[in-house]
Order: sequence, then C-alpha cells, then structure tokens
Amino acid sequence: MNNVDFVIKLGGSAITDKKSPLTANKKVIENIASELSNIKKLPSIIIVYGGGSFGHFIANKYIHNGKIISNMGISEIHSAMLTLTEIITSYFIKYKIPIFPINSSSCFVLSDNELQSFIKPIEYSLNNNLIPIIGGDIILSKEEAKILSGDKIASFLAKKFNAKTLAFGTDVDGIILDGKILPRIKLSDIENIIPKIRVNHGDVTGGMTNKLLEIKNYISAGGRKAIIFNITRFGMLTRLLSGEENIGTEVDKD
Ligand code: IP8
Repeated sequence: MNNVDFVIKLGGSAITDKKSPLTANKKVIENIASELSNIKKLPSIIIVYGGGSFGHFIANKYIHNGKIISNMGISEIHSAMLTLTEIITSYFIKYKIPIFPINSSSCFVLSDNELQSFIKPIEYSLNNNLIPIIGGDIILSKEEAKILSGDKIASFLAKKFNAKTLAFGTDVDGIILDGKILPRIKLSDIENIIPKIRVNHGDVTGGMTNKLLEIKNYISAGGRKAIIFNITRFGMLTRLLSGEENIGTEVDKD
C-alpha cells in the first residue's frame, strides 16, 4: 500500500451553502481547484468531501430516530452526493487536476456494524498519478442503509495510507474557544473541548464534534497529526500543502 502525504477533507460547510438546499459553494470549489493547479509539484493527496446541503439536506428528510425510513431516501441521498461529486469534478477538470472520483457506496459496506472496505481503486489511482476523491455517502449492510461520514472516511484512509497529515478544511479558522483560535491541542484535551464547542443541529453526522472524535480515534491508533483549518480562505490550502505551521488548530499526540 502506498503512503500519502495528505488526506484532505473538504467540509460540506465550506464547499456547499448549508443554508440553501442542493447548492454548491462554487467559488470555494473553484478556488480549491485553482490553488492545486498553481502548485508546481503536488504532494500525494487523497481528497474526501462532506455532504453539506446535498447529503445532509436530503438525509434530514428521511432519517427518524437515527434510521433511514424509506428506500427512496437511500436513492435520493446517494443521488444528491453523485450530483455534488459531479460539480466538484467538473471544477477540478477545468483546472486540469487529474481527479478520479470514487464511489463510497461501492468501496464500503457494513457487516455486523463493522466497516468493510475495498480500497484498491484508491490505491491504484495513486499508482496512476491520479488524485482519488471520495465523499461521505449512504452505504449498505445486509439489512439497512447508514450514512458514512466523510470524516470517518478521511480518518480511515489516513490510517490505511499512513498519511503524514490528516487535514479537515472547514469554514472556520480552527477550534475556537472564548473567541480565540486554539493553535495546538493534545489528544487528551479533546474530551474537555467537545462539550464547549458549538453544535450544528442540521448535520446528521455531528459536525465539529464528529471531526474531533475522528481525530481522537485516528491519533490514538497511531495517526501522526491532524489539522483543522479554514479552506474557504484563498491561499490556506497552498500553505497547508507547503507544510506551513500555525494555519488552524493542530492536534498532536500527548
Ligand atoms: O458531511 C455525510 O458526510 P459528512 C454524507 O462528512 C451524507 O458528515 C450523505 C450526509
């Protein structure tokens, strides 16, 4: 299995307008593609993206008490994510980024509530100098469907591909407490921080809390470092990829 430099999650809050159903934040997506196209030698990257006003909007209509209540919900959630995939892909192609979209629902299933994966398409994309891109989505088990968050996919892939950095690009400058950005936090700080951060009720997968929990799992399982940064600010992605420090909140081992 190849190692990668970065697994970068494009947060749904950044790449879509969460206040408007099924609306992409095209300027942010275009800026991301444009920044990548201006980097002379791109490091190895896997890109993951969230559902934003596509996946979460539809999922909210069909999830009751944590369960997806209709087959049509499954189809529509998946279809909304395919639409978002198509929008992101079109901008990357416009900027001549060799992107390779991969479908989560074909790479992941649940068996006895355990995630089973088939990630050869991601591995082979990297081998072929393509940038694999994969989103949060609906995935199936024998008897039901569940939402798989992009955060989980990102931490899972960062582990599998031994990423140097797991980066969460959001629409905020990092973890903000009492109006201040925390530049660095330790693994053991996470449990204390979670109750103090703002909760986004529109998000079926748990917003920033979910990110911190995924980062906690990731670092506890030997992951190297994670960063939460603002990908809606033009230039931040370039700074991340050039290895600059202090661009958001960095989470390290204790
Ligand atoms: O926005 C959720 O992914 P996330 C994907 O990364 C869907 O939590 C389908 C809601």
